[in-house]
Amino acid sequence: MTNQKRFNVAVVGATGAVGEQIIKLLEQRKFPINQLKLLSSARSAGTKLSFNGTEVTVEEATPESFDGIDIALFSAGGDVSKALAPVAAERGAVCIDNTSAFRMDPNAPLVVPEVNADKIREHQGIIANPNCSTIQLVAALKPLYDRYGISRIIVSTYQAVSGAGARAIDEMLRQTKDALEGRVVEPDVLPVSSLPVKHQIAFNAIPQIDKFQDNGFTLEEMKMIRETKKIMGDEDIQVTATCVRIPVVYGHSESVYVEFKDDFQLEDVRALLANAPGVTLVDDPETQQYPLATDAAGKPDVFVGRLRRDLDHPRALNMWIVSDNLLKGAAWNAVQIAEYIASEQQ
Ligand code: L14
Repeated sequence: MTNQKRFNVAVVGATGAVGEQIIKLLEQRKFPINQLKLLSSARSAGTKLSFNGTEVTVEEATPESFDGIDIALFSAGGDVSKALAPVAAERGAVCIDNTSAFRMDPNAPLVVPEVNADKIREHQGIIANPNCSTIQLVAALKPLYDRYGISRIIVSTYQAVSGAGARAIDEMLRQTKDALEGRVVEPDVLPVSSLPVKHQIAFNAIPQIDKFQDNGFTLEEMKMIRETKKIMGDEDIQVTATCVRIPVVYGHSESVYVEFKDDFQLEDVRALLANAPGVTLVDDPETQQYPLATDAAGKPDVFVGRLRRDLDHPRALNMWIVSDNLLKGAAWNAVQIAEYIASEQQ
């Protein structure tokens, strides 16, 4: 591998929760890097981070930062992506964007490699990384879609606070401590929206992630609905979602009801999931084994269990899907896309 091509890589949002995981994965996966540029807002510029044992100083992201960059991974919020990803693409970088800025842009492929890696090469400079809750849903359903066809999905999520960033993790821990020690609990961060109304997350379940839309769904729910159809390449799949924040730090869980077009045997579904790339089947009621957020945290896979045939609908299945929202739900999916791009150019 001495002649392996090496890439100039930029991580935008290097000091954030997802950026940190991206840097770790590039290191662990021995991504073929020539130069690594760590970028952030002016506020975090100057921070020193370590990569492969060497210290790298975080620089403020500007248009010039992207000169000579081959691959840029963005996770610094939608506004930064909107401002800088087109500029970076213009300067020749392939951008892998972790925000919702370009996901529904018809010119941007929306990619989960296990589902639609073939779309990567259609990019025009920007490839969108889907929403965390969507990624784990479609990664688990793809092998079943291919075999049986899917007419309808009803999903309810139980989402970790880390999705809303470090401040939300801190808030959950602080509120828990305050409640246990008899102090007044003061909500400050969640739910994240433009309104000043905040709710307690400790010992609670908040049925709102992102802002409300005119149709009564939240934006997180609409992201799941729209992105699932786009990634599966099937606008006819009926999807409805309810997204709930719970006091878990890492790992989103999902209760999923799926109606197939064709009849299925539960043993076949089990075999398909057991052999699916990136999916781990954990399903043994006798020994009380099923996916748990605490087990999924820190792991790259999507975990699936609680498989059971619906009692009323003859072609429907109920299941439970869990994955680390910062890994497969964000950083790992993005690095997987980067690995595809790198391997195509070897
Ligand atoms: O669309 O607050 O990528 O948990 C992922 C994290 C939206 C918000 C996205 C959260 C974000 C979500």
